[in-house]
Amino acid sequence: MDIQRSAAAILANPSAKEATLGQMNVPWFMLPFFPTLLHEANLSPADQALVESFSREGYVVIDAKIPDLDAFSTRLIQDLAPLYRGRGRIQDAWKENADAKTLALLPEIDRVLRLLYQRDPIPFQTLNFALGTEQHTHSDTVHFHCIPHGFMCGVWIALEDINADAGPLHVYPASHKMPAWDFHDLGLPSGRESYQRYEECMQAYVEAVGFKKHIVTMKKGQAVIWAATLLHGGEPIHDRSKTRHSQVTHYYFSDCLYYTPMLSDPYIGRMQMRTIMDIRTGKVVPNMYGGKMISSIPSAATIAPAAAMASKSVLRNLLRKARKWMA
Ligand SMILES: O=C(O)CCC(=O)C(=O)O
Ligand SMILES: [Fe+2]
Repeated sequence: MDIQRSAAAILANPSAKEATLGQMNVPWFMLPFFPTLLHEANLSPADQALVESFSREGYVVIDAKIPDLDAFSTRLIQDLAPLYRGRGRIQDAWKENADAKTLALLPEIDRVLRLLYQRDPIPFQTLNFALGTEQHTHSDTVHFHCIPHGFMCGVWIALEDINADAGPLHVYPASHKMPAWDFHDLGLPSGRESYQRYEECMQAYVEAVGFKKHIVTMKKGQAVIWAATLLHGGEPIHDRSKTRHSQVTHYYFSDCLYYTPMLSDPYIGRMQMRTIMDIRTGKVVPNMYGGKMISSIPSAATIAPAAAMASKSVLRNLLRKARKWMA
């Protein structure tokens, strides 16, 4: 599985005759060479079907293999109840609740993410919900993205059976193959104030392309894994008496530069970099680019005053020379 001899692998290092999939700067399931790579990988029929389905649809539903599922989910739901304090979500419950952390570190999820991405998966944020979010269609790439692109995914675990009237998740299968729209592509200024307009644009976009929405009803203990660029959201809640207990863990992968596209303007050098914490270790993950650690990126905002200062001193020198010449 390690060594790939196809043309795709050689792209990872032009002088090499062979390379590992982990060296590629594009997730293998997004490459046009994917069928060859998959053939060479010699996976079990079940794993092969899983990666193929993820490549085709941009999401998969799997059994998260939670030990002692019924007792586990009942306890987690009960223990989190006082932490909502009237809010719709709890961010990073894993810091106070060992079961939320267990869900972020599930061995089966880790195994499947390694298979899908061929890199070390880094759980870096958890969100717990007691009710449906009714969140508009979006891709997580406006919130979390990275360079190289695409090494991010969401894993959404059902803590109870979730049917159509509880505001389940929806996805647009195959939408992950389309561009990762950032605010600049849509003509929107970066910043949170553009987010509502972004959502309207995504709605218009799915309608224009004709993507078919799939509503993901789930059984307790199942997980849906979605690719960074997959469009998804929360359905309307038709029955307000229904809960929709779930936990999402967002994952990045190793050796990337992590940033927040919504607050960035990369084309003019403004990158809102993220300092992410690996839930497994509690340690900050270094931002990496081309194998080197990057602590900050000079932003246009910091370059501009330096340039202005330079031009002021040039001007001062010119004035001094002019005065001398006139004297
Ligand atoms: O739970 C939902 O309805 C949506 C959650 C979501 O989009 C996310 O966590 O990225
Ligand atoms: Fe999302």
